[in-house]
Amino acid sequence: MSDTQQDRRQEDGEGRVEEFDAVVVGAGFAGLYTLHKLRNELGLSARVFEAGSGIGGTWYWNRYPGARSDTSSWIYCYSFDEGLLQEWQWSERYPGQREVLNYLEHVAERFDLNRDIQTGTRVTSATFDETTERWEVRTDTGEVVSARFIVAALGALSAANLPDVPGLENFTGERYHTAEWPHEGVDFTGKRVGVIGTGATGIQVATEIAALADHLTVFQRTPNYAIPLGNYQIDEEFRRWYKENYDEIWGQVRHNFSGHDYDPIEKQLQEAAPEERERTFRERYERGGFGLWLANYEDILVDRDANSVVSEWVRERIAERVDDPATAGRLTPSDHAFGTKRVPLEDGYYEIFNQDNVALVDVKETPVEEITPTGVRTSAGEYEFDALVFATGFDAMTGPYNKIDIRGRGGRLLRDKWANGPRTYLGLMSADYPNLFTITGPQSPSVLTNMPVAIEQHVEWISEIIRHMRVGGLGVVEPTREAEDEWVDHSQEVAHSTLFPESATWYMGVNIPGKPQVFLPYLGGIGPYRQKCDEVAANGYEGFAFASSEGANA
Ligand code: N01
Repeated sequence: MSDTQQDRRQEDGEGRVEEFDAVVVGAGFAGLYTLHKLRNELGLSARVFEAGSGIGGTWYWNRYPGARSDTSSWIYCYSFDEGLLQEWQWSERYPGQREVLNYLEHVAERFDLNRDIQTGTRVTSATFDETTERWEVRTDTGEVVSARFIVAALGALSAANLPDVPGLENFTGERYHTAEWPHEGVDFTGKRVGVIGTGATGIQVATEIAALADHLTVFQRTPNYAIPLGNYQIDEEFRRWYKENYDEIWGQVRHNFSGHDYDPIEKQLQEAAPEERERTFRERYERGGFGLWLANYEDILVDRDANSVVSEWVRERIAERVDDPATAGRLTPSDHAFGTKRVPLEDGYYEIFNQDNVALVDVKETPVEEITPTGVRTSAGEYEFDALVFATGFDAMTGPYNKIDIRGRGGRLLRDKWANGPRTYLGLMSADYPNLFTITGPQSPSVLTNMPVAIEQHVEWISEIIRHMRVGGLGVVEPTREAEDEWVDHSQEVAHSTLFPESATWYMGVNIPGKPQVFLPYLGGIGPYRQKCDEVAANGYEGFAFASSEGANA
């Protein structure tokens, strides 16, 4: 233990550091379920630290107008409790931010979770003490606690990315990042607004603001292949249907590739006649959702020729929906293959560019030079705004880990170990960071799946290994270096057998200057990945090394 740590404790006047079996970092979907499993089922003492002033994670922070899940509500939820599944009533196919947050607040109350969640507290460091084999966790509120296990439930998309544009601090109007949205909301009525970024978030927020603002300018760096959302209200009959069929529904999404209620067509695109392809694409496009992406011909994400057919088909739809051909051209992607960048779902996005009060600026054509006190200056001139909205995304997957000083064996920082890209075994643990679990961490299916499905799989696997350790009197677990190296290589091999790594995306870390460009999530599919994790456990947790410890049950 370092002198500074000793000093801090004395300053706190605690005399003794509070001890927990587990500290959970984050109170979103992952942290809430972890607390339930570890405390309510395994009987561990646990403390959850949450930076927000309330629970909900993604759904606490992302309150921007138009924020909505793009996964069907009846599977964008937990499946572990039949009573919860049956009692909760979703109102729409795609639930809005408030509805998802209401759901998570309901879960927290139902399972009596709030009493062990400390909100308004950001974990700043976690240090593994090799003598006590415990983690010392520190927070921005000055707390120091000790835990045998740490579960990082940080969220894959929780470190907001605000680009370093010259003059950013000089802007005198209102400035927002979509992932740090004011709780009281923002009224854009009659204002001149600039939205920077056209990913899934930018597309949602621009569509809403276009209806209110006096004028909206959308700054686009890369056009996307956005496809219709197809939202609708859920009626009683449909609600009854999914509640009666939950066994089958969860059976599908837990074991298929994507964790969504879509499966690819077991056919290569070239095997289908042009009329059949047209029917397939059109039907999925009109129904809305991810069907065109995840329930399409099985080779569209691995075969360039197959992909070019569907990419071109989506480009034609954009051209049909935007009146001005020059604007349509700017909105049409040509630099990447459909589906290799996260496909945004939209509800009238392309049509906003047919309104007189909306303009599109392509910042590759006319780069942003600086933010001025009154607006944005590009190489083509200055645009004046009352409000600027940054929908510029996240330092995905590794960013949330890099924000915490995580020191494992030998005092080595995790961010240093991961300097050339994350190194994990199964995306669950990293060698030399014993008893630290990373829920939906890098090199796990995570963001390439339906998140609640991936989260439940991880939380359940983690609680089983902890149960195994307690039964066996084992205090410490970590992956072997060999298992980790193999997984890192395997994860990259799988990604590089597809078209995904060829596109400049946040999956590859390209959006953050200086970030190593390696494919971050695991592309093997949630079903096969689940099977692999289960086999590892059944084979005595192969690839993991355990050590007994005197304090194993502490
Ligand atoms: O972030 P993004 P997001 N100058 O990184 C642009 C999930 N999600 O918040 O593409 C100008 O996708 C950047 O340009 P480029 C979903 O998984 C889910 O939209 O890098 N522009 C891009 O257009 C999603 O994928 C839902 O060239 C700059 C945009 O900002 C993930 O979150 C809803 C720039 C950022 O897009 C992230 O989506 C919303 C700069 N300096 C999001 N820097 C659901 O519905 C960045 N950009 C559940």
